[in-house]
Amino acid sequence: MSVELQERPDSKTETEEALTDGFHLLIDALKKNDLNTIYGVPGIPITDFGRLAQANGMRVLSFRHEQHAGNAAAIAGYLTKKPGLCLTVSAPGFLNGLTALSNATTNCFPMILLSGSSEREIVDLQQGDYEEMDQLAIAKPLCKAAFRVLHAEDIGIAVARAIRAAVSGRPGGVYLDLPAKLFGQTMTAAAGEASLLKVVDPAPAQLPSNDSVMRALDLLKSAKKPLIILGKGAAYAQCDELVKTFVEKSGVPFLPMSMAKGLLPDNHAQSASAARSLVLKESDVVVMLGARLNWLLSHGKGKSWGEPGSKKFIQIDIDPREMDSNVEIAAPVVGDIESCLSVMCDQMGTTWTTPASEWLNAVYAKRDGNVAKMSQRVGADTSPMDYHSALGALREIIAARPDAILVNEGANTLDFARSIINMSKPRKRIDVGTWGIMGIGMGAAVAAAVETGLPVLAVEGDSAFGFSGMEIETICRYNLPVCVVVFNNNGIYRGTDVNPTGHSDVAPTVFVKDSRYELMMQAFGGVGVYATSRDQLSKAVNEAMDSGKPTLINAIIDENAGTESGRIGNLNPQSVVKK
Ligand code: ADP
Ligand code: TZD
Ligand code: MG
Repeated sequence: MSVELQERPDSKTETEEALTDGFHLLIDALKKNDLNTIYGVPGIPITDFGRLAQANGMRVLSFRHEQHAGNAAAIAGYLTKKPGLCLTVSAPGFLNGLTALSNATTNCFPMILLSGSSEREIVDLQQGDYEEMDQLAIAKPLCKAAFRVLHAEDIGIAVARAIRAAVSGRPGGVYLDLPAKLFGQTMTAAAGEASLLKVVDPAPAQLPSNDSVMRALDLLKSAKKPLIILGKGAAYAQCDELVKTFVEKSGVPFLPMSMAKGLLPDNHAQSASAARSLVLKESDVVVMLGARLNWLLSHGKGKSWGEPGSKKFIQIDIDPREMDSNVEIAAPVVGDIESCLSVMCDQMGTTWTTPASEWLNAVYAKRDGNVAKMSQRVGADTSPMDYHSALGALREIIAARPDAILVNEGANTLDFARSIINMSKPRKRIDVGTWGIMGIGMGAAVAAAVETGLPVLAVEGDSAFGFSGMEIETICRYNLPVCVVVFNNNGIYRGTDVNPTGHSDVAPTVFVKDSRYELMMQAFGGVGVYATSRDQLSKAVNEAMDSGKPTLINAIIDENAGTESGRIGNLNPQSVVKK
């Protein structure tokens, strides 16, 4: 890189006015709004933009594939409430990043995908430009908002619109289309500076109406068997004390959705995690707090929810359109969670009557029984390791290191880890989210380490790991405190399927047996460990977490131990023709 790049194009002569250009305006616009980290992959036309951003004090983290840079940006957004930034080249780089943008939008994580694009005139006449694609049109249906910036003087406004669109209301992904020509456009530095803005109050409080709050509290008061479901929207809102006050004041048992685990500790007296089936079935009034009644909750109906008509829902959410999306919401409370809960807690006063002890006793007795059963299984030191014994070791480590961030993906590896590993602090668990998507692992691990500086433990199915595995080079390059544990059961769900034809191709779910994933980490200078026992696994993870050195532990798991699709095997269509 040439040194001139570090200088602004404003080295004016006596007669000339100082100039700025599209590159610098974009950097200045982002920095002015405290967006100082970019996750991306360089190339035409954004290579110099990345260099200049770094030269001007931004943190620019390059990945090996845009999808993982995008997943990192999304998780940065989730953890910080500021839009994470992902930077890509045109057409193919843009498309690689688009999966992450779409996933972020689905999960309500704020991020901005900034992609370079080809010349409008050529794209629109479809004359075959380098990496030609009408990116704006393609992005639009897959994100919350999409904008194109054609003139350097509009960069400030475009960045402001992108930030607001990403974080206000229901958060989501925003696309900014940046044609190559934009970067080289110049204007006077003074006019450039005047064109930039710092967004005032990007996610304004949205207060609920009093009527909606009173309706919700009346319904909650009338409940005999109430339940609170905490979702990742409540974790995102970062009003942890208020959530605690509301739950404790109400005295209602709570069930955390996967990424809301730890918002209140899993060992909290009111936790109903280990009595999930019972509380879903038996409850009469359910408070949804930043959680949606989507497939993860069987859409709020069906067998798992007990008798039809046996439930009434209170839903607290920033998006009014979420109400009645699957079942009737008797008491919608629309607003941001912090505003809603502060009004609700005020209105509950100091004399709120907690639920009848009959309900609480039934829930907690069931929970305690299930917890005791689980403790026995995770205490076992099996050989080979199964999910329970390996996760039992990791559970102890996370209990002893409550600040560590757990990243988790896979099928069995995900489902068992979710129920076995207790979380005790908010926003410490990052996983496959609303889509159940594989491939978030290494991107999420990078962002978690970069944004928080805390140690990260990524618990990965061997298939799940493969989707983003090359990013361990990124982890080594930036020397991030990430410990990856690959649950190696030789395949997807199990390693035991056979090809019924006798052909030498293995079954579609099976991988190379006994793959040495730990050698991949060694290839990039990290620590690689092969672990066949619980003790070896514990020792290696503890060492990694103490040293902060990039580490990959290949944990050998009984290839018979898993089940098809983990806990969601029921979603698989089955052929009725047995051949
Ligand atoms: P989970 O997967 O944990 O059930 P979802 O992603 O389905 O959670 O739901 C999160 C919900 O939280 C979304 O409906 C979203 O609109 C809402 N939400 C996000 N941020 C806020 C906020 N600050 N205040 C209120 N609701 C929010
Ligand atoms: N592709 C994407 C992007 N997301 C997906 N969810 C899938 C494919 C399908 N899929 C799952 O839902 S889980 C999974 C796949 C491929 C991998 C499960 O295998 P694993 O975990 O090795 O990660 P276990 O422990 O062997 O079950
Ligand atoms: Mg596997």
